[in-house]
Amino acid sequence: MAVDKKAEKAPKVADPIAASIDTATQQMIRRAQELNIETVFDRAVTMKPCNIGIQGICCKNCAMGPCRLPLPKGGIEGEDTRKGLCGATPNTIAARNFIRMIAGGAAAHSDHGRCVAEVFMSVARKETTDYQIKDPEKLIAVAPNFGVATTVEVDGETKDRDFDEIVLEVAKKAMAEWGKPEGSLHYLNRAPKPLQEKWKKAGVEPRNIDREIVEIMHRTHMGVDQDYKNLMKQGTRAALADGWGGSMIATDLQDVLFGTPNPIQSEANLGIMKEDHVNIIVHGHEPVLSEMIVAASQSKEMLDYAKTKGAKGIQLGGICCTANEILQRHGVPPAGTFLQQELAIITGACDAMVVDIQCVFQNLANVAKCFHTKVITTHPIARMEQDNVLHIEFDEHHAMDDAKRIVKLAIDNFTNRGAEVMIPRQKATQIAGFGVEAIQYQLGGTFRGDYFTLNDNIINGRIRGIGGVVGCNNARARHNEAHIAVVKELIKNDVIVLTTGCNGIACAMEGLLTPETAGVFCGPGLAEVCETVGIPPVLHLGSCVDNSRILLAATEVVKAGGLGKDISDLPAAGSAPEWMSEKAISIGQYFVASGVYTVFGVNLPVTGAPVFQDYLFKEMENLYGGKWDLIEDPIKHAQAMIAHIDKKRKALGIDKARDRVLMDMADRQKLESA
Ligand code: SF4
Ligand code: MSK
Repeated sequence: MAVDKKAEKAPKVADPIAASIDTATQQMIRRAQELNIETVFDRAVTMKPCNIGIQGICCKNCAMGPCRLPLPKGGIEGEDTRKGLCGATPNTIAARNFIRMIAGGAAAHSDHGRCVAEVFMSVARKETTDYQIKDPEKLIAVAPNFGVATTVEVDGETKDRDFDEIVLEVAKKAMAEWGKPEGSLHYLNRAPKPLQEKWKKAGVEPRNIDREIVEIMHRTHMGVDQDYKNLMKQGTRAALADGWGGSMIATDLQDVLFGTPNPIQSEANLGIMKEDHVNIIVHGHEPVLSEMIVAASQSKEMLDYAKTKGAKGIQLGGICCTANEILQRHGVPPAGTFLQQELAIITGACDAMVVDIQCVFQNLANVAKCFHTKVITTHPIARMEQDNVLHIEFDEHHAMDDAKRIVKLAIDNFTNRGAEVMIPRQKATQIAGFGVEAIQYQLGGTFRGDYFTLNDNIINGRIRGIGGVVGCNNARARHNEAHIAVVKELIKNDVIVLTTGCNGIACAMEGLLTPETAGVFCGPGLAEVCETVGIPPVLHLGSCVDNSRILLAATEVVKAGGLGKDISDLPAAGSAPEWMSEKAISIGQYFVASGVYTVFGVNLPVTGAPVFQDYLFKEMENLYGGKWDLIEDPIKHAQAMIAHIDKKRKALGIDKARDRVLMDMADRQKLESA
């Protein structure tokens, strides 16, 4: 048979339908292929992952390696004799790799928090006028958690303390969390008391944020810590320093500076871009610059300038968690999730892609070369080598000037667009902006001022439990498929979902973040609650650092009473169906160490070390009440979460209440059909 040489040489490309469930994404993958522009979806087809690395059993911590310890075909029978040149076991190697991922993730979140704390310090010292304190009440609420008094005694009378003094003291205390020489992190005191006791007993209270990350790098150096349990102890310290430290400080100070989120309507997906507007896409994680870009792009000066170039206005959109930050505070719509970043440029209508830190593809610069798009890096620690990338370094002391410079550059670039504009039409409406305080208001009410109504509905069985579903996309899995399948399965079974990160954007694109969704996708109990209160069954709590909001929401549920004494008692479970980043591993570990059963999808780099895997998946529950799991199939993944929720309901003695609620509904349905 004659071989078609041309077909043989044709580069392998992704099948758009196999690559994503989202039709806008499929359309843009096709568009990219027509234009011969390679995207991450194509690269995922041509480059397969390393089969040993994926199992976590490749060590390159010294130059005698890399030492690779593949599992023997047919599994381990008898003693596991695999070892590296130095004798390191699969458990040691997998645990070292795992906690180095925690170090990477905790460092990323915590450095983000440090940057926000530095801006906050500039405000406290009155070194900048571009930023102000937008939510003084939140500052007063969080100050005592840092041990900062908000009142003073004067002549036997209690008076409010000078506000500026409080701001400065909070700024100093917050900054000290990264490097104080003794004690432990202040925010640990926000956790339920039994959890604090567990941390103390296990000896994992973080001392300061930087130290825990540095110590991981030391312990995992060749020839130091060679006991997987001791390695995980340090991994837990660093993860807690992220969740109850750097991330939580980032969330709080961002709320203080930029406003605490409230429910707000917006849209999501590539269809938010407008052909007749200047389109600016902000991408990354830190809101300190994007807050200024929002203000600059809404200023009369910039809007008038855009009109002089023939644009009808300025459309701002976001990708990843910078998107979530400006969505929850300003209603700026996300243009897509992590895997859609290249596609935003391939529309041909992106006049500037402004990036800061984390989750930014270096390939953006290569894609931008095919269009007029300006890729602008803004952070001193995150630059790109390609020569078409502009670097405009952001400085909080002249933040508005920097933001205006960037917006003006995008406006000037509007007239350089080529003919090849194609913006998909798909976009969906969403309601975002559910912080801890907003949930308290929506579900607790001002009268009781706590989570009583939520607890009541969990106890009476209308709400079966709480699912925290978060995290990234992963090009090794079909874009958004597992995100949506897990969330739909949970809400169908009356589990209310708290979402952050790219899962939040995926749910928004699918239209799951509207109150109307309840009547379509939810079980009868959850639908009834959502319809009565007027909330979506999936509550968007923000960005990756805002996973700290989920920890605090869970703590509020414990405090409201009736559902046990600790987070591990709650009918709740966590999930990251399409995770990819090291931050997700840090988040997973701080959820587990806070008492949450946490299920990951795709894969987990521990499968090549079965003993270490067992430690994470089983034994860890004895220490903290939470444990890891890996389930790729999204329905089985959600069902495992539901089974855990039911186990906790039974332990609380509230499983019968749910049976009664369901019986009531069936009775009602019988009546209706009679
Ligand atoms: Fe191999 Fe040990 Fe060096 Fe790792 S530390 S590369 S296992 S010799
Ligand atoms: S952005 S870390 S891809 S959630 Fe926070 Fe999305 Fe994951 Fe980045």
